Amino acid sequence: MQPAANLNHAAVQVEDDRTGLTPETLKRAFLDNLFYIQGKFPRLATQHDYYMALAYTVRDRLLQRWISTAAAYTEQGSRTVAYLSAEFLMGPQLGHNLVNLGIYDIVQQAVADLGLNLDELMEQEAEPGLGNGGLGRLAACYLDSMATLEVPSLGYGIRYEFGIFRQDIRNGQQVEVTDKWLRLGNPWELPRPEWAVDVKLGGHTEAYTDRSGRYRVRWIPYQVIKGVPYDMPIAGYRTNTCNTLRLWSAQAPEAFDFEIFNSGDYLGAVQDKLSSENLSKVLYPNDNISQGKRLRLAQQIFFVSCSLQDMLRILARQGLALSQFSQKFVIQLNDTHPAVTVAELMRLLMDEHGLSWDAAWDITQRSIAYTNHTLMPEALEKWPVDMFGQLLPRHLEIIYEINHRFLEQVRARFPDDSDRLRRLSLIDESGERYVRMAHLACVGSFSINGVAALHTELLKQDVLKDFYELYPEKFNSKTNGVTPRRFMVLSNPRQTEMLNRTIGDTWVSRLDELKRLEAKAEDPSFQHDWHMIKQANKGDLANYMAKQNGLVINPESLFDVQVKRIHEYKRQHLNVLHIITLYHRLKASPNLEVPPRTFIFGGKAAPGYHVAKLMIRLVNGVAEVINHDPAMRDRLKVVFLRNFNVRLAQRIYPAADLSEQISMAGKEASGTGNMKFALNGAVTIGTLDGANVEIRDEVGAENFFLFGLTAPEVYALKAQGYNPWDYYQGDPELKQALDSILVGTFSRGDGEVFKPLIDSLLNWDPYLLLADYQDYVACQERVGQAFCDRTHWTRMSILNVARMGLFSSDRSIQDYCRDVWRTPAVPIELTDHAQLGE
Ligand code: OAK
Repeated sequence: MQPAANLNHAAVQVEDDRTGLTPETLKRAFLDNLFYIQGKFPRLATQHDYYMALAYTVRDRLLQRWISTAAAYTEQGSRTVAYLSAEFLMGPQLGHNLVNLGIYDIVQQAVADLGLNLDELMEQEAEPGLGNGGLGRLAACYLDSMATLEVPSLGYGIRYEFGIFRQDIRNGQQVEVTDKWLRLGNPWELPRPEWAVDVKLGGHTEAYTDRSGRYRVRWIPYQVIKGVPYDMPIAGYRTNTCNTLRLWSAQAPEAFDFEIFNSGDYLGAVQDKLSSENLSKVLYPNDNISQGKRLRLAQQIFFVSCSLQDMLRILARQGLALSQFSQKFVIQLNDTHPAVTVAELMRLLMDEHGLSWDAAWDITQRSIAYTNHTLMPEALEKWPVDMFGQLLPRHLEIIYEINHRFLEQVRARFPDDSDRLRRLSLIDESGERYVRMAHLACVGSFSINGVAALHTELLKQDVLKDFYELYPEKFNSKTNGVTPRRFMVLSNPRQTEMLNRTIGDTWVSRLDELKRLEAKAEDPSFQHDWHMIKQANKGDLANYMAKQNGLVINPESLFDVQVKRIHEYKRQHLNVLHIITLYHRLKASPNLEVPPRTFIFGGKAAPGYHVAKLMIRLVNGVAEVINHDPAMRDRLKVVFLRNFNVRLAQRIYPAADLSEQISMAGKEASGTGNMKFALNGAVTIGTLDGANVEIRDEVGAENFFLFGLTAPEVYALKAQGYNPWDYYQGDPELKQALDSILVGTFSRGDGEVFKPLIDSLLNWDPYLLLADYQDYVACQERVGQAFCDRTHWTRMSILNVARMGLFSSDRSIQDYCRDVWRTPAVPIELTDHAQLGE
């Protein structure tokens, strides 16, 4: 590749090259990093080298804040949120850090001066896809908001060597490719080997009496694994705060290797090292499904134990007593993946630090809060007691003791209610015995929350009903939010510029201020500009689809988008039934007046989830037929965008007209894609599920396309005996749609391919697609009509943005701080790092 000419002449100098923000300093620093970190000069440098040089230049500018923040927290012993999550779906870091540091434009200019293109450099970054979907992305948004709100926080998780797989599509089907995101190095992390800790696994326990005659337990593990922390900086938006995401990587401990080396079993030692490192090798690619694998449980105890030991180290370092643990830290459990925290904290406090049961329990219960993220029964984690005991013998003993004391309390409150005892027990004894992780989390926490109003109500009435009756005071609702920095400022610069021009730029950290747009909703010239921005964004996505899918897409068509994990409960196949219906209608009546539509799908299916994979195949099968039918040209197009990830999400949301949020009511805990779409001016078609309910309340029923059964109606229909066959027989269009799939219209004549999918719909239909079909199709007709009235549609789009302020993750975090964490903000003053040693 030809080097950019102007790079050859730049001189390398050292001055304030690590902190300075003038274009000249940035350019010098960039070249310095290219030479001294990448070890390249422009003629040899690849685009990736330039990306790395720029990333280090930006990281240097974060470090001053990072060090000042750490120093302030240490000095002040600040109360800190420890956010424990098996997933952090961070997405690319370069652009986001540029936005939060407020240096996007200046850096863009600096690299342009050097003959480079910032967009192209950002494309070089391998995104850290350390999550599956909603839960992992929420954790990432929350880190951004905690830093922005100056809330001391540490994210704790796993540094998976392979994140979520890359999705390829071959012959219309999903193919998984491993995600080697660390292959070319990760400039956004600092290893901290000096803070490595050991984690024990397996083996057995022994009771003994200590010198003061107390009963104690010692755990003799079978295996010890070393956890090495890697720190990522988390910069707040235009604050000096830079918090930390600390991810643990598994290694074999040297001391352990030595013993085996000495015994001469070299290959055995290497084998052990490999098996230790397996622990942080790969993210389990399931969303809302628990597989119950031993390695997954090992991952959970691994990162939980590392994180708790790290907190205890920090506590000691700050000269605080164990009894002050819950003043220093509040631990938020992101679903039950880290729920073993309850037993591990007890073990550390008792077995390693000599505390009594009562003292340890008091600290544990005061320190832990639990967020539930799902109503799906198959996602509720439970571990076979045998497996649990083999891997964590000491934890199982502790859990038995917690359970014993807990059930005593229940017995005292509800005498003679053995059913209730059975339902509440931490151990499921209805067949094979299991440890119920949600129960452990509920008993060990002072706070239990759902992630949207409806979700929390359903937890109270159904999934966690017995716990609600026991501990009503623990329950609270925290509606999810998303960060406007990534999902508006970074991803939608055109809309951002227009908002800034109209209402100033303070909305970015006070999203309520979007309200001021309402005054503009009727203004024809504002509407015109708004429409042009959406068109430009759609043009960009059309170009991307042309490149990726080889399709010519009309940017004037209605972009009807459903991007999210592929799951039956999310009902992508209901969307497909509507497309097929529209296709049949257009074939039968070519003069039918409907606006041209482009149906856009994206999302990954869990590799072992066959029906979800069939759903992808169905979308692609329908796409193949419709996109090749000359009669459909300029009328319908269907696109499946491969490998939906954070980077692709950022391209899609700004270009959407219609956001599909069509899960069966009572199944989607919240949804957060729904928020990202609406904040980018898409109008929602959706059921009364998850946060859709609150979104509709905010944007107004007239600016939201509602259809479908409500959660109570869903329960009633199921209770009365739902028969999908009745709907199939009773609706000719539905019958025609399903029949056409069954006879192979969308599988090149092969009637077998989609049989399992259709059989399941006709005989069982657990997510009531057939019951909601008619209302959905009717609602889509109203969407089509509304889209034809551009003024009306644009007004809806503007009002959606104007009224979405509630769904900033800043608001969610403020709610957690006020009701759960009680963590005051700690503003950071930048310190000269040379002085910090004193
Ligand atoms: C994944 C694995 C186990 C349990 C839950 C999940 C998960 O991703 N849940 C999702 O969490 C999001 C954030 O709270 C919600 O918006 C989604 O509705 C929910 O499915």
